[in-house]
Amino acid sequence: MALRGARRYGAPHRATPVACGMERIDVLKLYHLPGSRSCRVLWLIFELGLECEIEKMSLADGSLRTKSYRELNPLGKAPTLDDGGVVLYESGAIVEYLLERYGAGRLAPAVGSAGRAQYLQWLHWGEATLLPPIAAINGNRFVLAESDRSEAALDVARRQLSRVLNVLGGVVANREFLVGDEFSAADIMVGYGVRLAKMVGELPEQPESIHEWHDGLAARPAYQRAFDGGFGG
Ligand SMILES: N[C@@H](CCC(=O)N[C@@H](CS)C(=O)NCC(=O)O)C(=O)O
Repeated sequence: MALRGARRYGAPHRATPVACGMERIDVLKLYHLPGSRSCRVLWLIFELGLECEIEKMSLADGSLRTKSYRELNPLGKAPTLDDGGVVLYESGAIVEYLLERYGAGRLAPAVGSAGRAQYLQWLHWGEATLLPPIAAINGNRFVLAESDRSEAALDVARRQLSRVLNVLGGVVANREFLVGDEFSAADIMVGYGVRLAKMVGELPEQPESIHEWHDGLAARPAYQRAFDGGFGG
């Protein structure tokens, strides 16, 4: 796809030899829909200090619906990552891929280490357990056609979200991070969902521990850049 409108950030993450014998810097390209799950990827990229081209997508201008974008991402959703022809379009998988390829051991407990199992659980929990009730709430409040919205479905989703948040609140009580004593990509995956719930006015005041934990994440420069750094987060 053309790089029209793309912006480049950060330091080169790798150099790949090409046929002429010179070195070529391949740059990650993120198709980014501001405020969406692609903020997870951007947040991680900023935490890791990777260079990245950002192609800003929009719900309004049809850029998610073009034929060329659908060739990368058949459902026309965000995020999509293109790493020199390796194309991925599931935010959690992109996070795992980037850590595996460029993380150099950062932001995830090592395979086989004490925190690894909990890390994997929370990494996936962010999309598989926290996002569905938030998405159902958003669907029944704003996204679905009015004729498809349902107050009953909205109530069910709000009750589900409350149960899920109570579990999270217990886990982050008096803790800075979800897993062990260090910030990890699990905080990114779950933190995005908590931010989303807050942004749409669906994050209850209790448990307070969630607000405290999320405030700590929101103080990170990479979080602020991903959500507020000119991307309309
Ligand atoms: N499970 C996918 C969900 C992707 C997804 O639903 N993205 C939303 C934004 S958060 C989207 O592109 N919505 C636009 C649309 O459906 O038209 C992931 O985590 O990447």
